Amino acid sequence: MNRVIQNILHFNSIAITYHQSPDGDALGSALGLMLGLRKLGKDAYIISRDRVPDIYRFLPSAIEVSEDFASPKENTKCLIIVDCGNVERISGNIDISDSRTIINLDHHLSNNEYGDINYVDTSASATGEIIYSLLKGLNVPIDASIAECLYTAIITDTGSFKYPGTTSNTHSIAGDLINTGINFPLIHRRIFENKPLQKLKLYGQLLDKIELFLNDRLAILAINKEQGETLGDNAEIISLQMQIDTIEVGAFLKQVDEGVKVSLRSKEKVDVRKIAESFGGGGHERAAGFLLKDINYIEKAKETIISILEKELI
Ligand SMILES: [Mn+2]
Repeated sequence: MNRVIQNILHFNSIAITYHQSPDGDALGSALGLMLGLRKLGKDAYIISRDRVPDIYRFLPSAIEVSEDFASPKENTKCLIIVDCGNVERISGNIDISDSRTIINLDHHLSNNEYGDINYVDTSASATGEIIYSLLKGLNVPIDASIAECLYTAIITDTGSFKYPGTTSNTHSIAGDLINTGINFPLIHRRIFENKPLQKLKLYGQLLDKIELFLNDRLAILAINKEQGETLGDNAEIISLQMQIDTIEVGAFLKQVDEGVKVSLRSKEKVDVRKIAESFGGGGHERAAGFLLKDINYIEKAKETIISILEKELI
């Protein structure tokens, strides 16, 4: 952390980016860091090939993020990548072999330390926690705008403090953030109770396709490419699937051009990160993902998932 701090103090112009399809942790961490660095007089800004999803547009300065601004400025010699475990997933246009100093701040176990400086704390429930500690280390006063960003980061990645990665430190940081006067019930509503009726109806249609296997211990929801495009972010439908009483593992399968994308969640026993890693993916013990390359037939993908989990669940 000290090296991160020394480097940030050294550079004046700093570009920040995150993983593709940024979620609340990626955006909240990046925007919170950007606002904090500006308090130190830095020229800090975000580069992104992705647009900000509608539900995160309320975040302070989110309006500055544009997919038309995806590359660092010529005079920027320091890049900070938050919440992103590998180079292939970086949203900004970055050449990691150029002479710029790359700082990688993350909490994914599968982070492959591609930066010049890597700060990966897998005990952090969200990258937002790491940004909080970093800003504290930089003596940046955390105001309500920064707090809104970091609070959003934390509640996104902890499912509002309920996932097992949540620690007493998570709660203590959230307490500090609330003390800045943020309207946290409103943040929860904006993120979790902010859907058009059509979206809920689509969830209904898709949930109807869930199938149970392996003595009802495995749920699989498989959707085709078109349904995947209509759905967009899949985090919520996955968490709905996990509400089924009998299951230990939930698998969400989505057809894409390159094959079938698999998201796995488990409740308490199965280490889904191990499974994901054996297919070249990654994530956490209870939530991980990977791509089944060259499998375009969704039934075939289902069979593969069932046969992998057979050993774990029976
Ligand atoms: Mn995260």
